[in-house]
This record gives sequence, C-alpha cells and structure tokens, in this order.
Amino acid sequence: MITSRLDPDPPIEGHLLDRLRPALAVEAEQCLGRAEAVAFLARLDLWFADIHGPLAALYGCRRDADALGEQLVRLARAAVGERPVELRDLDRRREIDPHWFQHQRMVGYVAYTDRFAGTLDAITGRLDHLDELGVTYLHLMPVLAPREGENDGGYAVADYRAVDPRLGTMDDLEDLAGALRRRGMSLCIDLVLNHTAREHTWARGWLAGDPEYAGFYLSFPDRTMPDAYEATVVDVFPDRAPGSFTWVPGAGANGAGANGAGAWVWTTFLEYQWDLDYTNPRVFTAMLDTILFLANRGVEIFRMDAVPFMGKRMGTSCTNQPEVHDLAQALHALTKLAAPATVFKAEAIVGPDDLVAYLGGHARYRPECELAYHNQLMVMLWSSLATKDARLAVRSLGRLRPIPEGTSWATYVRCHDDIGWAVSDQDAWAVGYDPGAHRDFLNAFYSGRFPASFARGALFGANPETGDARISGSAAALCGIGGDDPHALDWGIRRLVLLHAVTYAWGGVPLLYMGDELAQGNDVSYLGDPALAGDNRWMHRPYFDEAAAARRYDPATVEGRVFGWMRALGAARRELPALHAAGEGGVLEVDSPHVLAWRRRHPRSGWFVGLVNFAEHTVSIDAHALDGLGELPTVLSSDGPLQARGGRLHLPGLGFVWLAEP
Ligand code: OTU
Repeated sequence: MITSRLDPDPPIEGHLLDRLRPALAVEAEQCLGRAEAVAFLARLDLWFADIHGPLAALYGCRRDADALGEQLVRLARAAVGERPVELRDLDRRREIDPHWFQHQRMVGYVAYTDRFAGTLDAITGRLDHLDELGVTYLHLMPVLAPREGENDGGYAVADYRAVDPRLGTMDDLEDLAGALRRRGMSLCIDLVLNHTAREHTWARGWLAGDPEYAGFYLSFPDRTMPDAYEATVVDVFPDRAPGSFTWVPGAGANGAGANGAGAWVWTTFLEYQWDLDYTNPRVFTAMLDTILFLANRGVEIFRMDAVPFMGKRMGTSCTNQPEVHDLAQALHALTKLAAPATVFKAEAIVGPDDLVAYLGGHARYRPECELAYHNQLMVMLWSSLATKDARLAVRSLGRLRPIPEGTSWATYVRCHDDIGWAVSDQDAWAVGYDPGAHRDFLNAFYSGRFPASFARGALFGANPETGDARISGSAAALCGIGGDDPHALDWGIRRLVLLHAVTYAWGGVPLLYMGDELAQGNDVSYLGDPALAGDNRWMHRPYFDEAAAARRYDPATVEGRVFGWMRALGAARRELPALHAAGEGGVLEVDSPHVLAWRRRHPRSGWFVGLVNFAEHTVSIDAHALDGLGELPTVLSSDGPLQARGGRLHLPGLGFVWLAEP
C-alpha cells in the first residue's frame, strides 16, 4: 500500500544526502569532469528534498527505500554522462534562464508528423511555415513505436526507445530536435506514462512470468475488486471500452503475471492499454530511465499524458489522487537533476479545482510540472461562444487559484482530443445555470442539434447510462466555418480569431493546433480506415492541406484571412512583456454579460487589457472598468482602435481588442 504526504511537508531527511554526497562527488568528477561534476552536485543539493520527499511518501514504507533513492540518483548521474555536448550547452543556458518557457516570445504548434509532413525528416521542410507563425515550440503528436493495428492515435506505445517506423528512426528524431533547436524551437513529445500497449516488452515479460516485470501491472482474479473500484471510477470511453478492467487469459492475479488462470487487468482507457502499477518502484525506475533516454535525444518538453490516472484508491474516482502528484514531483526532480533543460507539461484535463495542483500549487508549493494545459479556459471559451455570454467564464476563471511562480499555462483553443465540459456545478449554479442542463445544451449546440447552432461538430463518447457526452470537431467547424453563406463565413472567422485572441494573450504558452491557422474543417476520411473509423476524434485530426496553405497570403481567401490573423497575434504577442507568464493578471469585472475582460502586468511592463465580445451585436462597457490601468492604446484588434463614446467603450459583435500601456 502507498501512503502519501500530507501538507505541510515532513522534515527533510538529510542523512541519505550526507551519506551519498561524498561518494557521488568522486564518481561524478571521474565520469563527468570537474565542471560538470560541480554542476551536478549543485543540482543534487538543489533537488534532493524534492526527490526524497515524494519518494518517501510513495515507497518510504519499504526497507529498501534508501537504496532506491540512491539507485535513482545514480541513474541520473549516468544519464548526465551520456548527455550529448550540445544538450549540456543547452543545460547551461537554461540554468541561467530557467524560466525560458515563460517568455512572451513562446508560441506552440501541435501536429501529427504524418499528417503535417509525412515523416520526421520532412518536418524540416515545414520550418518556414512555423517561423512565419512565430513558433518556438513544436509538439509532435505520439512518435514512439506504437502497437500494430489500432493504437489510439499512438497512445498505445509498444517501445519507448524506438520511433514509429512509418515516421522515421530515433536518429531522425534526434536530428530533428537539433534542427529545431538551432532555429530556436523546442521539441515536445508525448510521454504515455499511465499505460503501455499490451505488446510492450514489459507487458509481454509480465505475462510470461519474467520476475523482472513482476508487479508491473494491476490484476485481479475475479470481479470482486474490479466491481468495487468501478463503483466510483471514471469511465473514459464508455461507448468503446466500457469499464476499467479487461479479462486477460493467461494472466496471473494480484500483479503476478503468469499463472495460466487469467485475470482482470486494469485498463483505464482501451483494452490494449494496460495501466502500469506505480506502487512498484521498478515501474517508477523504468519510466524515469525512459524519460532520461528521450531527454538525451533532445526532447525538451514532455507532455505527461493522462497523469491524473496514475494513482488508484478504492472509493475514489481514481483520478487526481495524492500519489499522482508525488509521482510527477519525483520524476520531475530526478529529470532536472540529469537534464536541467527539460520541462514537464501536465496533461490533466480535470475540473478547475484540481488543475493548479499539477503546477505544484499545493498547500505549499512543491515543484511539479512547469506547464499545464489550461483546460478550464478552453472549456469556458467554447461555452461562452455558444451562449454568447461570458458570465460563467468570468466566474470560473475569476476564482481559479493563481499559479505558482516559475510555472505557466499552456493555453489552447483546440487539440486532438474531444472537448469534455469540465464545468464545475458550483460555478454553473452561481450564474444561474443548471449544470447538467448546461452541459446538455453545449453538446446539442456543438453537435449541431440545437436549432440556432452555427457549429458542425459531433458527439463523442456518449454514455447512455449517465447521458454524458463530449464533442469532436475542428475549431473552424465548431466556429461555423464551412458553408457557402459569405455572411456566416465572416462570423465564423471572427469567432475563430476571437478565441485565439484570448489564448494568445492570457499569459502562458499559446498552442496552435495544426490546421487551425488555415481554418481546416472536419476531415471524414478516417471513416475509410477500419483502424480509425470507430473514433470520431479523427475528424479533427486532418492532413495538412497543401492547397489551402498555398493560399495563405491571399487576403481574399478564408485561409489568407485566418493565417494573417494568426501571424499578427503571434507577432504582437512577442512585443508585449505584459504577456510574460511570470506577470500577474486576472479577470476584470465589466458591466456587460457578453464581455470577457482580463488584465496582465509584468514587473517590467505596464498594464495589458484584453477584451472580447461573445455577442453578435455591438455592446458597450463602462470605461471606468479600466481606471487605474494607465493610458491604454489599442495594439491589435478586430475592428480598429477601441471606440469610446459617452464614457462607454464599444465593442463590435464577436470583436476583440488588445490594449497595452506603451
Ligand atoms: C489522453 O487523453 C490523450 O490525449 C488521448 O488522446 C488518449 O486517448 C488518452 O490519453 C489515453 O492515452 O481521457 O479523452 O485528464 O482527459 O489523459 C481523452 C486526462 C482522455 C485525460 C486524458 C485522456
């Protein structure tokens, strides 16, 4: 059983460090040379408490807990020894500028290698396109070798040390990381750490009874425990993979692997994605080793996939449990020890009250992930667009806890997944919405069933038992771009631009999802591929449209209009120090229900104010809302300088304005 740390932190156990340090100093100098050894030991002193604390919480009850700590620190030291010199140079730069990812120059881009360029090699041919958009961070969707056949878009990894052969090789990935780095772009890849494919060596070894892999997965002899867990656990894919356990013939019970009798294996997602058992320190060690291997190939940002699911506790949702934070913290600190240039991004698509913890925001700060998806902002943008009303957004975003210093949101409009309506009941009631009815409305609206809807999306993961569902569809399709009516097209474009005008200026790294810069619509070609046809998330994972891209400078085309805006947002953002993620900010109270207004300021800047109007008609707000924020000229807007008349500021329908003190 795992115990977990309660806030506040327990006192730091110094003696392990005291015991380890002298021996490590000698070893490090022998293997790494003097300068590298000095840096390594300084990092050990800096991070030791963040390594030891969470490890003690996770595995402290084991007699060999100290030996584990020692082994992991040595693993990190060995990884430094193998780290290429170019990456050590990057480490030096990042040690001087550890908050590089907070800078307003950061713009992210998210793409599937095959759908964007074909192969890893060919990505270099797209770097000019990325440069035009000001991209400094490239997230390539799962690139590691998946299982054959269905693989959940690459989220069923069969080998963490090989690249999907259809995309290239590990050498190609390393070369690409270098090419990106030389262009000022950081490579981000997915680390699927909650589960492996059942074809992974660990899973095969476990099933074959190899003692090396004993206890790598969770298994039960009969339905007693699975039923008890399922009473409260979240069912992620209720339509395609109901329940969280899969009967595996030949598996042994209680994590034992093989005994021939068969067992229920924990599979949160699909039946071929087996959840790892992180109560086993060997699993932790194997995953750390994987991270360090990939960091040494040049990966700078790890997207920690499905991190909320890594800890299981009876009687809970089995998400967001204390041990998932301990795991993320320990992996993080050990990675910083070995590869300080690396940062973690939490993929925790959870409710607003659980989000900030993934950035280390606990009762006391504990370094965890540097970046986290701002799922709440994303959900609120789509909710506001449908209701033409910002009150729910103002309420929920206004009460979100501030994030710890030295961390940043990753803000986004759209990603490769469905949109789940993570609206807190409390926030919904506070603005007079029935939460269930509101979620139903959003599903009806974005699937196009609601009569006055402009959206062209589809329901995803509908659960007939609970009535829950989520939404698939490309950003452009959900904004109503796609028909023949030029008037409707104008509105659709205004919506798409408005949403990005928020994510580019909220503070944090905006992530642009491939195809959205060209307003690409839904792609139904997936229906022709039996391995994809059952999952309509593929409708919003299109192939890069070359013909559309060729029109990107033509302002008479949809692509030209949208691309022009995305460039402008990126370029303007770079020049606005108020958008540095280390700044402070918050939602502004204004007297129109249709307007979302926010402000930001960095110690080195004046105020920035962003205003968006979700209504289709012009609205106005009392100009006093901006009192005390200084002179605020318009720096970028959908409709020219902000108009002030009679003490009120007028915002055209679906318009946006960025104001900033010079
Ligand atoms: C992630 O999503 C990936 O983004 C998905 O594409 C994968 O299918 C999945 O993991 C399994 O690897 O539930 O509906 O809080 O929301 O991890 C998608 C995090 C998901 C979860 C998220 C998961």
